[in-house]
Amino acid sequence: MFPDARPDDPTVTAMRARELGRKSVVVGDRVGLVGDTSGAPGALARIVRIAERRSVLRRTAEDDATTAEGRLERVVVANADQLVIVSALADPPPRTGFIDRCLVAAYDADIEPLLCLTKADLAGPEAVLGYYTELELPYVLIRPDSDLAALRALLAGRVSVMVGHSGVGKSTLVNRLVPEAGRAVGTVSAIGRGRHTSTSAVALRLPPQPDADGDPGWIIDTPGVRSFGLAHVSADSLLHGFPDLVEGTVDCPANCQHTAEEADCALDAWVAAGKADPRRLASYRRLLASRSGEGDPREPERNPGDPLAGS
Ligand SMILES: Nc1nc2c(ncn2[C@@H]2O[C@H](COP(=O)(O)OP(=O)(O)O)[C@@H](O)[C@H]2O)c(=O)[nH]1
Ligand SMILES: [Mg+2]
Repeated sequence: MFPDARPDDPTVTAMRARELGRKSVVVGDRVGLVGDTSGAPGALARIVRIAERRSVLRRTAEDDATTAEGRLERVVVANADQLVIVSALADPPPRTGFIDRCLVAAYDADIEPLLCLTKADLAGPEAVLGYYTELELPYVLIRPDSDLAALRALLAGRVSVMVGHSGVGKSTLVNRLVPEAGRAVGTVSAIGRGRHTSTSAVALRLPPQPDADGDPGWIIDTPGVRSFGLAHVSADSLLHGFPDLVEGTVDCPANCQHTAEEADCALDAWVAAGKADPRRLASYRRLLASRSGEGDPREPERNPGDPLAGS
């Protein structure tokens, strides 16, 4: 399923071979196959090898943080190049805490972020973009009637993973990008919220465009992925999601944890001097706190200042 795959390559059905042991195969994995790889009806190949992963995105089962198993982080997608963070500008309102968490996951996994702001017909992007002015964060605006050429250009030649809250318009967008995908579009349902929601990700090949040469790329939809686990990410790595704050830590004492409790953390002075937006520091500290199990587990992704915050 990769850029070197040609559009007319067959789709092969394969099962895990026993010699893989407990290793799981995830969407995006490059695998070694044996057996019938013809793609003919009824043909079944076996996956005997998983290639080393260039990048790995993990999710946390946040809906069950009380058990060890629930806190397990699972790899959901391997070898992605780009993380498309889908956020509606209204209905539901954007949550910069969620976007920040995705940015940390992207930088940690060495995947490039792309902010995809949907429902631009309902609200303007100024507030969200204002929050990210210090970052060179690429973004696209999507309206129901908007031309998708800019987005297609950013997806071309790469494997992109799409993530976003329920109702932000992911399925609508995937259906516009890949009309034959037939992803279910709807409002939030009980099924979409349960613990037993399917978390399987699906890779879709983008169709070739008449006016563009080369590989149009792949998009991976992650319907059940509500967020990314950051428990494995150190405080310093977490900071990479906040490049506007990095320079501010130069004057921190050794081993500074950058929390609000650190009396000598230099980030407070950095923000006070106007070098970064105080909301960004607050968001970074909320992520730090959420990793250690502090903070409000019900609203870990809503920052003060977001529309409807606190309501
Ligand atoms: N106004 C407006 N509504 C949209 C847009 N994109 C999607 N929607 C609507 O938002 C709702 C949720 O869309 P859906 O694609 O199912 O979201 P998903 O849960 O992220 O897959 C549906 O009623 C869509 O018709 C948009 O750009 N503008
Ligand atoms: Mg959907």
